[in-house]
Amino acid sequence: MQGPDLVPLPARHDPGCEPAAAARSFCEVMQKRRSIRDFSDRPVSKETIEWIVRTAHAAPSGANKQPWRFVCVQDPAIKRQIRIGAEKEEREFYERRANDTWLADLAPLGTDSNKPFLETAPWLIVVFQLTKGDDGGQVYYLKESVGIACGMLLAAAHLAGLATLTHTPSPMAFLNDILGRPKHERPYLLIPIGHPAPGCMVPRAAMQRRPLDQVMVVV
Ligand code: IYR
Repeated sequence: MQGPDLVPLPARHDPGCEPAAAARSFCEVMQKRRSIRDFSDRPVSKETIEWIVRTAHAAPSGANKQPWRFVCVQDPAIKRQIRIGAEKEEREFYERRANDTWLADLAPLGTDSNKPFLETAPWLIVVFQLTKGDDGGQVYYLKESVGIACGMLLAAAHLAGLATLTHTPSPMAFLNDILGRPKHERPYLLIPIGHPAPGCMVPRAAMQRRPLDQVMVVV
């Protein structure tokens, strides 16, 4: 029996310093990432968005099935429809669906059902998870694969000097209708992306991180 077709591991980008220094430097950049809700309407080029999506698309996935679709919306009329659909779900959430604990946990973030950023941000990247491949084939570790791709997307946007929000109006089926995506593509995350508005503020609470010794265990 023939083995897998193997090629040499590509030479990786040389960070120009030793691993701890490189890891620290990346960490210090990523620690400055914040979700924002106050976007500028300053344009971002399609080329920039393409590079960011290419980064997400470089993510590992179950059996390399790449079970994702990144629908990048810049059309103001479509952004408006998405805002209307999301705000409808969010009103339901804030007025009925969320329990008191959930609302109390959200209070420090100051969120409500108004989502003007869905129109202000120059781009909305709607990430879909594919419950079957484009060839109709099976996919594996769907949530893990798409989650990793989204993490890489957020990092790429941040390194490009752009801000993002991980927005999850729930349920998100309205995105299939608006964007004409088939049923087997399930909305996973709605990511507004752009420049922060001048004077953009973020909740202090969102900046706090639990101490490393509470989240990291070395054995
Ligand atoms: N989707 C709502 C509520 C919300 C829920 C969580 I969990 C958050 O971390 C933030 C918001 C909204 O976007 O307002």
